[in-house]
Amino acid sequence: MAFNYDKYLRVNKMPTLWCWGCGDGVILKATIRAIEKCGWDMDKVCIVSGIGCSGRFSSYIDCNTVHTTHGRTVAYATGIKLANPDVNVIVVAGDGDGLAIGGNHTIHGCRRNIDLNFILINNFIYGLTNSQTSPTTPRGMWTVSQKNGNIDPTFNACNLAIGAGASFVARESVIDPKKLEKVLIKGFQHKGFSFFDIMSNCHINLGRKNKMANAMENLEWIDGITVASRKWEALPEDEKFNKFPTGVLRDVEQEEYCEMYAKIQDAAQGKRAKLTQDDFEKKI
Ligand SMILES: Cc1ncc(C[n+]2csc(CCOP(=O)(O)OP(=O)(O)O)c2C)c(N)n1
Repeated sequence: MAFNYDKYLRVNKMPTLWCWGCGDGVILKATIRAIEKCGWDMDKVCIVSGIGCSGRFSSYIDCNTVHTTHGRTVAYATGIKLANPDVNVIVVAGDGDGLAIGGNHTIHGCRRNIDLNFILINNFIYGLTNSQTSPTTPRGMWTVSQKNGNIDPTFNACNLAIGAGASFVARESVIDPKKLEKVLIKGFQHKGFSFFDIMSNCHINLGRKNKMANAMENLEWIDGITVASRKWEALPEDEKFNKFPTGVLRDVEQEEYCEMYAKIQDAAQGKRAKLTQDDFEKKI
């Protein structure tokens, strides 16, 4: 039987504002399927998105949604989660939103290991504002802000998340929606900060000026730069350059921020003994 997406969508908002063939729709559908497979009650799901094409995510799913300011998704989501620990919070941000203007918030969300599901829609460009360089734009690519080619090296978002302390870190792309769904389910079920770097096509704003003017060409390029993590590990060092491993890159149990916060609250309200150093799982 066909999957009933309408049950989860604000159908009155259809069609979406996304361009024809945009990967955002693939991620939206995979997220919906992952939510259903996790058995989450939509009244207990909150989607927090930033500004950008990716920001439209919160307009289309029918649950609690907040379309926040550019770069501030993790700040809003942290407040929402601390006030409502039983709510499953999914953050959606573009690579500009989550790594440039909001990079600092992303780092500290990872560091705190708060139980948020952070979906970075990585289309390698500022999509909504028509092709400015973002932190993940590959070196040498044309952008409207660097018409002779981007001189900055592309950013490895998962390395950042791992370094900052996120307890679940994964990378997939929109090429294989089933794999994407599976990794989302895994991360959604993980307690702690789940960071997903999802590589997606933006053939309109990245592709047209970089010899991948249609969705298929842009997807083929993504296919060429991504390698399953086990295969990636086996590559000689010089071949790892400019290739990104996919799959689950980190999955560890680590003390979660809301749980620590609840302990502190109880201690402050005299509901439990004052916390001692032994009550904290040490990270250093
Ligand atoms: C504080 C602030 N600065 C800049 C903007 C303009 N702006 C809107 S969306 C955007 C970039 C969008 O790129 P990205 O975050 O990568 O998301 P995408 O559109 O590619 O999904 C910018 C710079 C804004 N709305 N607010």
